Amino acid sequence: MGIVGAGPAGLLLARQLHASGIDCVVLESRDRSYVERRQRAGILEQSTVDALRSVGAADRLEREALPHDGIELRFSRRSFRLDFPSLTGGRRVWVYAQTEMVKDLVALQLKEGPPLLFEARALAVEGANTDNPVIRYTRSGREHTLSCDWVVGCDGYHGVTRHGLPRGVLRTYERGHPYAWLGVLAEAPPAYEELVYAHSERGFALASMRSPQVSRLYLQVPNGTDPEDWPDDRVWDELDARLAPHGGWRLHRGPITARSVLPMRSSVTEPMAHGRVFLAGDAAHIVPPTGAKGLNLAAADVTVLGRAFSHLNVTGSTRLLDTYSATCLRRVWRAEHFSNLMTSLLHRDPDQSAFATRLQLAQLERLATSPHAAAEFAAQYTGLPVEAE
Ligand code: RFL
Ligand code: PHB
Repeated sequence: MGIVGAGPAGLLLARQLHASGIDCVVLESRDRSYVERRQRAGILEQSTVDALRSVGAADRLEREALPHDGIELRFSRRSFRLDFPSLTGGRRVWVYAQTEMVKDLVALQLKEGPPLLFEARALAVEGANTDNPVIRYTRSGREHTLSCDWVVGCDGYHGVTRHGLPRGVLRTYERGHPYAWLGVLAEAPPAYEELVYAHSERGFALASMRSPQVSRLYLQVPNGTDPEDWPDDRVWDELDARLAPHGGWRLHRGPITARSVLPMRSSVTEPMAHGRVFLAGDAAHIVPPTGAKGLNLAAADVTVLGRAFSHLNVTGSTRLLDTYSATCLRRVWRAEHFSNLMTSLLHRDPDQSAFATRLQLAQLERLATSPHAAAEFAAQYTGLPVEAE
């Protein structure tokens, strides 16, 4: 098996295949330190934690991850908390940075195998309709060919695997968003115990964390914003203005150690497989980060795929591989729906009408006062078990 990409999807799949006794090679275009430092997701659903446990990659997570039993939503002059365990029959989420999950998986992979090649850039995946698809890749300035029984493209939104599939086979459904996020990492203890999502007249803000000493914070900004236009004081002032518009409560400030602007996109490619080539994670779908779903969807895809390959290995049947795409797409579209809903509920369009704002506030009010509305939101935020499919 050839896996293109050593992000969360490719690394987790490699561990799952290894546990099932299936040989694979992982090709990653970047070097190890780049892959381990890329600042991204921070919230793991129960099923993602379970997937990491099942491949023995959760030792550090058990010690260091912060379990969260709720989130806070702020709007107008109100603030309310959604309590996940009581709303969902016991579910919760964990704060554990994607960087840490990737470090844990890379360390295991390099220790136990199968091979993980850094600085190996796939140029193309060819022969999806044949019994032996090939990955053409470059490493150390030379071109190589890896002949496989199966190829899985875990190479993210800008990867090459998807583009190698025959024309007309795939359809991509896509939508942009008229704003972006400025994300910062700060050496400052969070002034809050749980994540705070804020709807404000100045735009959306999110206060998250990486550890009891490190805050992760986001601000809605216009598309095309230059992060250099946001010096530390401006970031802190704007966060305070959006998260605590009536004063009283203030964030703890500290040095900002990283800042970047993240464009937002929603995209789904169907089907997620063709012939002997499969797509998983961001290679097949992107969600806006508001619902914290991207990494969890990637983990769910490869859990379904890992089981399907294990089934093939044990029984010789491709039955679960044949249904991989349809199984995953049900979850993917639910997550797209929730991520878009949460995004449009909390952000401010550049030309938003007063009417649209009133609709947002009515929906937030409903979440704050209706146990049914809150339970549906909490069920989607905490995620459904992969077994449900
Ligand atoms: P990745 O992580 O993009 O990994 C793809 C890997 O493929 C490599 N690659 C290639 N390798 C070889 N040859 C080629 N030609 C290649 N082309 C690419 C790349 O170098 C890379 O290593 O995709 P994967 O594994 O599918 O994982 C997806 C997640 O990374 C992504 O969905 C999440 O980060 C999204 N996301 C969040 N998801 C959550 O579940 N919870 C969150 O709280 C959350 N917060 C976020 C996020 C994404 C964010 N950004 C940066 C958009 C917060 C942010 C700010
Ligand atoms: C994060 O901590 O990076 C994070 C948390 C929640 C989100 C998005 C990102 O909805």
